[in-house]
Amino acid sequence: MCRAMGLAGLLLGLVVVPAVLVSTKLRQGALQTGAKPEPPNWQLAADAGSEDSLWPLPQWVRTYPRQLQLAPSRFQLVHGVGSSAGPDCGLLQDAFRRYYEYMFGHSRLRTWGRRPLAARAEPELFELQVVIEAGDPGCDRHPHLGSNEAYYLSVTEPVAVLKAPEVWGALRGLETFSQLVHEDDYGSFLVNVSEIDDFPRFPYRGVLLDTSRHYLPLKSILTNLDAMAFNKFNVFHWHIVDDQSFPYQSVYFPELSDKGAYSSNLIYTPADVRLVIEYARLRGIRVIPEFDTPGHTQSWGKGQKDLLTPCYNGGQPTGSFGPVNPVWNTTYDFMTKFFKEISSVFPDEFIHLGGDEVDFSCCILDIVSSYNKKQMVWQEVFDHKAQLKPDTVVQVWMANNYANELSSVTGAGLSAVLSAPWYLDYISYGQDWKKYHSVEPLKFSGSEKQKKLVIGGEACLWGEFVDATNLTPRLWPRASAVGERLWSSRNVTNFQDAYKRLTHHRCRMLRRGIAAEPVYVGYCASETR
Ligand code: CP6
Repeated sequence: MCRAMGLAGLLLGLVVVPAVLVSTKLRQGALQTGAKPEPPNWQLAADAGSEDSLWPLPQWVRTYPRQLQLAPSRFQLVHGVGSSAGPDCGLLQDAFRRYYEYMFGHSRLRTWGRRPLAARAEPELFELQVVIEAGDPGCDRHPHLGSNEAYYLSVTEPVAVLKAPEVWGALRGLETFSQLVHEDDYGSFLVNVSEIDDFPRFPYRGVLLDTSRHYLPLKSILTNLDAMAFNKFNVFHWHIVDDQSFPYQSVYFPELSDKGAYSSNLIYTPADVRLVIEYARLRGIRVIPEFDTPGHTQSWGKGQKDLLTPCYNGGQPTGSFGPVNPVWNTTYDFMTKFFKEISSVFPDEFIHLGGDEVDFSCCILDIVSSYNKKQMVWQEVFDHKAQLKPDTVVQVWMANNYANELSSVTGAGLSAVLSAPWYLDYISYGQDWKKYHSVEPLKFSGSEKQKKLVIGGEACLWGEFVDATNLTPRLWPRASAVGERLWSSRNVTNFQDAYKRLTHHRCRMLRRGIAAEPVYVGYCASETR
């Protein structure tokens, strides 16, 4: 046994009472009475109620004091009566397996310490029945901007019910249900009787990872996708190539990574890319690749001659190169073929074309629309007044006056994704999650119609100072603050409440294998020596 706060309770259990006699009341009394003063607000009781650790906070929650017990050997996640999904829905079957593990898996090692279930006074919860209400559950489809992620969860005796129009909502609801289940100091699994109605505030909730400045092993990417699902993020913006390296292995142009990757090992093969896309899909996460052009393309030039603009000095080429050269026909031939490949490799309806930090008045933009893809671009493309298709999404990243930029972009009738206040590669001393949490994306001047064009936001973790060694703790739980801002209601702004929930949530991420850094001083109940 290993819970520090639970030590008193453990001793009590061993010394004073045979387990059979322990009533809920005695347990609580044993933990709560005594001369101990109220803990300061950073010190949390080990025994969290169901609602104390929800993250992001659902739109509507009601929890009751009554607790139900779950027996890992009996409890089941099942398809409910009337669901359009059944055992042939691989996506849900996989999610059932995953969430069973998250709820009970870690405890298998310590089952020797578990009291027999019969010893408890609490009634038992036997099942979570999952009901997909749409005619076609869409188990084999990919999530998209218009996916419905709403769900309704009712936890009552003897079964809980999770209803969702689409599988995407079921995934979010499974996450929430798993967050409601907690283990008490005696190793029993409990859930409060509760009712939750939930849906995201914004449909686009992204995380950017940069695999060019440093290569990120597949494992790091997959772990990050897990963490994203724990925080109800739904877009992985894969900034896959940049000036420094070109790890994407192209089928049509293998020289790009042969010459442009850091090494022949440090690449993403077509199989790797498929794996990332499928792993993300199973968690309701879209993968939007960014092939940043025409700037940030130094690494492209190594494997593709006559693509970049040569620099001249006194009439002589200097050997340096500028951005992609828009003048040559070969550029268009190459780009057309390259983006044709990208359009078929990545199933999402969007491709991110970059366009940051260079004048983008020339237009390779039309290339992707001819492959039935919509485009995302960084704000400069809009700022430089490039002709943009009305379904273009503009990503606002410049910190100065981003509210103004949101006004202009949406004023022009374009959709916007906000990143400016959420550059998580910037680090500082202290609890900067509060800064990320307190951002209000719709605080800019504009009509209701304009506000609706802000489809969400994105936490960016640029890779200059990040590789597999520090990615996870740098991103989590700081990105969790962004996740809550984008999912939960606008009025979820109480720091004290958020602090308590985030601290529990961070401990839960640790239990689930995410090396999330501490929110502040303290410890996790599951910590061992
Ligand atoms: N790389 C690329 C970057 C950045 C951008 N694009 C960046 C610029 C300024 C800051 C952080 C990151 N590293 N390709 C801008 C979108 Cl402060």
